[in-house]
Amino acid sequence: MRIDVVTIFPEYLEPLNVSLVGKARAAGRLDVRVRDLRQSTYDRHNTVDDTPYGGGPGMVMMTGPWGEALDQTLADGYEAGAHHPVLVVPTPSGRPFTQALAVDLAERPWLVFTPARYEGIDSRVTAEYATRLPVLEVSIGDYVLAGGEAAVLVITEAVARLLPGVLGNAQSHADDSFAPGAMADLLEGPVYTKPPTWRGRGIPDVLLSGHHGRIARWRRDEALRRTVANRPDLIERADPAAFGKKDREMLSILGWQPGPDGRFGPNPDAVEE
Ligand code: JF8
Repeated sequence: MRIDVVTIFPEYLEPLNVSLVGKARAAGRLDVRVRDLRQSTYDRHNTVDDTPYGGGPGMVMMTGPWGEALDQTLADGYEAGAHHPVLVVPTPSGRPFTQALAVDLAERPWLVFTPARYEGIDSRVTAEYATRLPVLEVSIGDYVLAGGEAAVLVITEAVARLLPGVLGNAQSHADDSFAPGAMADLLEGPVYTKPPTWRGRGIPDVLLSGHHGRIARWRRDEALRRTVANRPDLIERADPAAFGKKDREMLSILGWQPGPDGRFGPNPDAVEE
């Protein structure tokens, strides 16, 4: 996979040299190119922003530098043999970035990211490139960042770990929290390792019992407990057929019960912990 990033803060992308993404690059699974948007300015001050039409606060990134930089990025990539580029535009008004979108992006041969600053990029830039290639406006969550670079790091890490040969063990994605279909979309429960006692705290006995069936049941119960506590929306959204008899018992203990449509919701009479 090829990834291009066009930014006014190339140094912000340094973490792409480290850890999993850095190893994917070193292993030749990922070719990452970071381009400084200011290389595509022609005035003395390397200006990339101007005041918004219609007035209002802040500044807007200008068409000129983005057009030059993206034309050059696409030309360089095609020249190097890359094909089927997708433009990924981080913006708080984009579609939510999910594990399903990470899986989709991991199947693409070439991603071009345009992390912006200020109030974002003049809309004519995405309108123009949308006539030439798929453009995905993406948001990594409902909070406000100062720019799109952190979103590029997030998306790139989520995608890179899905590339064949990067994680090593294919089983390790199958039961991730949020892996589509896995664990019926519950959060993962707590995990433990050596030593067996730390500051007077032990390990749940069941994990030392060697009873694989009981261990699997305990893990499932803990996953249900955590999901009810932290992401009750996932329980409400779940297909009730994903919950077996033991799951229903646990959900009942946690104060959840099936409604008229079979989907689970909180029991209004339950006493919250
Ligand atoms: C930005 C450019 C974002 N989830 C998110 N919150 N905020 C952003 C974001 C992205 C780009 C710019 N400010 C200026 C904020 C994403 N993705």
